[in-house]
Amino acid sequence: MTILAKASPSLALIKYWGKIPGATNIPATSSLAVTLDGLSTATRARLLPPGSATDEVIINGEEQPLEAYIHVLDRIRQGAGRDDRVRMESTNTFPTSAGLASSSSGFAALTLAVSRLLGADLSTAELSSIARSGSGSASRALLCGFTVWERGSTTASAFLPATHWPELRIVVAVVDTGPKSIGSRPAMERSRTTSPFYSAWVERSDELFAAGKDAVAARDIRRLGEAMQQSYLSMFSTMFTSSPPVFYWQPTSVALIRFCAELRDRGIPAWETMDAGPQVKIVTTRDHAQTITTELAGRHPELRLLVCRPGGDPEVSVEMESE
Ligand code: 2P0
Repeated sequence: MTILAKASPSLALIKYWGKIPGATNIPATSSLAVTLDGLSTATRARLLPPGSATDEVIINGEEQPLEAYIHVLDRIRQGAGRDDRVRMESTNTFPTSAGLASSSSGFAALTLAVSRLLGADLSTAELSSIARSGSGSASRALLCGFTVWERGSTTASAFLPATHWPELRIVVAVVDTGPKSIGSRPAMERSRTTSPFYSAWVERSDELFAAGKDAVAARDIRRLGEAMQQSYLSMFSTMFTSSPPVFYWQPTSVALIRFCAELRDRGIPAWETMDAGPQVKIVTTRDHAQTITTELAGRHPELRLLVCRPGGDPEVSVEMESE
């Protein structure tokens, strides 16, 4: 028997950047996110024969070192009261390690697949907490629609369902699919330990989190966009002022930031955000997504464009092997 689980990436509108020291992926800032329908990680999990010494993790066809996964797998085994070794194979429908939150959907899908395989009877909060111990943003990807993950918390929780704002659209402009220059984990630790702006970022984050939640609740894209902008630019200010500095932006990223400002000057809601990579995600509404993608494709024909909606309900199913 194989379990297939699918989960979608979590895009932070208000960012998580920095951990509380001494704990496993406990955030120093509260984040507000939307799970992206249309992109997903699919993970198949099956039991290895009894007596197998180690687990096996394969991502996009490549076997991975177990170090990053063993803690999550051990927590699920503990929850299930079983000691089986498992084999997992994951594939993404979008570029891995390029600032598209593949670790969020990856750890969420893995947690769902293995917990079902081992028959672990875990609540959504427990699953979110386990996924978080693999990668912080995976705590949010375990849930669909609009999610929150509060400073100091071990689990994310649902904020509002996708149906609350079905007209919202996220245009993802893939600027570069190569692996990033530095992983988000060491980059956020470098921000925490070396940026003189880090404490200001953490202090400001509660206010931006509250503003983002109010704006989503009111479906007010301008207010959401303004809070988003302050959040991602404040986050990047801690990266730019780290020693040595962390630069994920590329010339095309900057061109797209300016393109969004130009669209807003023309009355089109186009609010960009960026994560640990050069990709630019543009938050807009259904009525404007087509104009934005058409103009973007005209100016930057080399870009891959993806249009997503809020959603991303995780799916788990059983695949029986044929005889
Ligand atoms: C976020 N990012 O809120 C922020 C914004 C990137 C920028 O969460 O160390 O892979 O595994 O907890 O979740 C990316 O970092 O970091 C991330 P770990 P993660 O989505």
